[in-house]
Amino acid sequence: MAVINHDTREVSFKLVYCGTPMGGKTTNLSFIHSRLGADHRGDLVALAAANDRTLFFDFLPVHTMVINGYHTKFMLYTVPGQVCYNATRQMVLRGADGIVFVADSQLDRMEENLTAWQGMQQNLADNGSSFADLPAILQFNKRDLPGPAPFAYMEYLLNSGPRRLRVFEAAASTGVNVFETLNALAQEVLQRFHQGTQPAPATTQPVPA
Ligand SMILES: Nc1nc2c(ncn2[C@@H]2O[C@H](COP(=O)(O)OP(=O)(O)OP(=O)(O)O)[C@@H](O)[C@H]2O)c(=O)[nH]1
Ligand SMILES: [Mg+2]
Repeated sequence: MAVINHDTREVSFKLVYCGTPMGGKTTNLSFIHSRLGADHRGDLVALAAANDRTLFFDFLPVHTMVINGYHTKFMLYTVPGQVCYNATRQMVLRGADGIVFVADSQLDRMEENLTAWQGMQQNLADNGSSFADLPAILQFNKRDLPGPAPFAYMEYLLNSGPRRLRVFEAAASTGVNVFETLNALAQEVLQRFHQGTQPAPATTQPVPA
């Protein structure tokens, strides 16, 4: 849920990267962190085990321009992908304003993609929120690896319901479509916010053009 501070003239939004275990959620945040100047972001907090698996969550605050006198901040989180951390995922998802679902394009990861996709929707439902109502973007990641699953097949698995999401084919480890994914979600979130009644900054993007 957007947090508005009229005293400091600041609006902040929570964006959560969910998805398949080892699909590249943390890699998205690391790339964003590496490419934004320190004046546009805070520190990346990555709570990981020695093997780099996310234990609790990653967190990266991204600041955008001041428009209409309001600072806009996007608080980026990742959930841990490992199946055993379901309760943590549900907690991190609480209050999300938007979601990126990072799917793994390797053919042998389709079952994990589907399990994570259904798990995310269940987590949201258990939080009393609904996926259908949340701005969301699909990212088919690891397209750089040989023999990725056909785009149409992944669409059939993950994006053939009544709600068709925008999809980006990405290679997060080299940054392909990482900012495009983030900007698309930020735009959806801001549009949704504008439809509400609260005063808001005009549409902006995390990456200054
Ligand atoms: N080739 C390739 N490797 C990637 C890509 N994105 C991530 N990886 C690699 O995949 C592995 C897992 O990436 P992470 O970003 O840690 O995945 P995660 O989704 O955060 O994993 P969990 O938090 O454990 O669920 C790492 O070795 C990354 O370097 C990609 O686009 N292409
Ligand atoms: Mg991670």
